Amino acid sequence: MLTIYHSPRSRSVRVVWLAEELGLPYRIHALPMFSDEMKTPAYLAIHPLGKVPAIDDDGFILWETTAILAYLIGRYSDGALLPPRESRAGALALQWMDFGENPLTVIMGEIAAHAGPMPEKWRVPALVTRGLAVAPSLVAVVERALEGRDYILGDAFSAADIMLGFGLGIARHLELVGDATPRTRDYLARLVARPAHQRAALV
Ligand SMILES: N[C@@H](CCC(=O)N[C@@H](CS)C(=O)NCC(=O)O)C(=O)O
Repeated sequence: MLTIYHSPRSRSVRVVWLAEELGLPYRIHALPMFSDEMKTPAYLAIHPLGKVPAIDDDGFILWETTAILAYLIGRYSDGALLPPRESRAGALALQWMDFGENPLTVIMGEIAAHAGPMPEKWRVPALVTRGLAVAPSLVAVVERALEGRDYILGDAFSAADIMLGFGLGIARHLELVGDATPRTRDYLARLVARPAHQRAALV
């Protein structure tokens, strides 16, 4: 059985979303964000940084979202959601998955967390200033790439869209996605309307 170490509205939503897309059975081990529960020796033995997501797949432990998505697709998908790694399409998928985490989600997440829900003792206001300076250019990269396509790799939804969708969701919350970025706005609407995403958002 697959266990997903998860905190609602965090990066681990991507793993739940993928499991829902694949119809994979899973159980959730919930960890409150910014809690001591994430830093216990027991959890640090699962994720050495005490973060989410991580998975335990019948005793196989894995962390880092991109690695988890690639592993689950390689093991449990019939070829859907990620082109073969050795193909050019596979290379582009990896490019967008990496971009979807760092810089996109790192920058958007830093702005959102350090300006808001993070405990005050950990906040670094300079990260908000730096993030706001570069964030619009990150959305602009996606806006340009979406010209003439419904999904980032073309016509088909993929794990790269899951990686981007999470970071763009934060960007929309920060009002960096909207009428001035119509392709990205409509793309994000398409992603979050997926039934698998809607189910994951409730977990
Ligand atoms: N690059 C990592 C980032 C993991 C990460 O930063 N997770 C956040 C949740 S959005 C976390 O667990 N933060 C809690 C903490 O840093 O204590 C990944 O994609 O898995």
